Amino acid sequence: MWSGPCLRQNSCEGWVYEMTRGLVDLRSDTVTAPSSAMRQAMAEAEVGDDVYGEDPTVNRLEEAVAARLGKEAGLFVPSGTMANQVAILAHTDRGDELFLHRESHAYYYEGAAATLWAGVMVTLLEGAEGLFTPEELKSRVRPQDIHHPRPRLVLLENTHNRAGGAALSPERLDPVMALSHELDLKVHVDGARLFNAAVALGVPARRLVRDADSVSVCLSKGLGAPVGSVLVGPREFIERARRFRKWLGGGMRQAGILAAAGLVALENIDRLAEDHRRARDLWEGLVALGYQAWMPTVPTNMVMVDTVEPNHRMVAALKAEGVLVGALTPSRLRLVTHLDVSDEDIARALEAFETIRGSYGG
Ligand code: TLP
Repeated sequence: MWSGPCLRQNSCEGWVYEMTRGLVDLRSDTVTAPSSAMRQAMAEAEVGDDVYGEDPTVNRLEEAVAARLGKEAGLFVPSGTMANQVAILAHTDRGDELFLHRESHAYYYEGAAATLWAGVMVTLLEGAEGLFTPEELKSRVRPQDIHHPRPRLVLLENTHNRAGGAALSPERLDPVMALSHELDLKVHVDGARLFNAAVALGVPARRLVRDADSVSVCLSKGLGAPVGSVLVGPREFIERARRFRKWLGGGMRQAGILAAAGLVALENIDRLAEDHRRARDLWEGLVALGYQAWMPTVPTNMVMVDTVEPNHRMVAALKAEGVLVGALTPSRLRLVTHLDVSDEDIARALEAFETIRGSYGG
């Protein structure tokens, strides 16, 4: 139990609990607090029962995201994880084969969900920046035979989280998607941070997913909504996905309260460029201090710093200096910029890294 004021106002006029008061929170772009405008839109949202398809605000959000990504229909779900899992369920049958990168979120961070819910066999592929080449994919797809699982679905991730927020361009994506379709495989894009990729590459998001059969985007990462993702694709696919959302317990009732925040979050797409600029400032500052940045550039809103193993003491030392960071591996930190990180916060983070330099090996 805390004492004293339990809330603080953050840089985007939202409120967060005292727990992270005064700290620069670079653990993830999931930590943002909804702004006052967002909270007001939530309070005033027109609602209905979305399980009956009667929530006008949810319907508006689903249509807006589908239109923006050039797909027929959308489905609002509570999380990025559920969006991926519902997509996998709707594209596959038990015993089918799912191809994905070994560092992808759907493999690395979603438990064994695809195996558990959809009963698919997961085949892991390798490749630079979280993307395998068409050759690598082709070499792993076996001919139809009763000995083999039925090859069915390819899952791509853009931006790629564990690849340092890499933004994958159409030049790299198109050949993989084209080959997938040639091999009669469906393509799902985990676009939790698709808009970061679009802004960084200067390419419309709909172009990045032009050839994808389905796409999920998160509203609760860099866009600042408290909850929610939208899965988009052909209408028939979305209707199938709707059944699986219910199956997983994701059929929400007056969900317009949450969707209203999502609609406001869509207004934050262009400002993602600011997060990318701050991530570059942070990276340049760290390199100037002698830290080992893992990647030669910072493509979007993530900075990866290589450290001496194990780095948990470094994480604790930074926390003591008022800066929260994530450990991607025992020898790599992940720092993520977002709506609630200001230029002053970047300066403070760099001061903290300077203070602890030497003690924990940059
Ligand atoms: N990623 C989170 C953690 O789970 C690692 C983060 O802090 O980055 N796809 C991608 C590419 C993601 O990065 C995430 C969240 C998800 C899906 C899942 O989204 P949620 O957390 O809404 O289930």
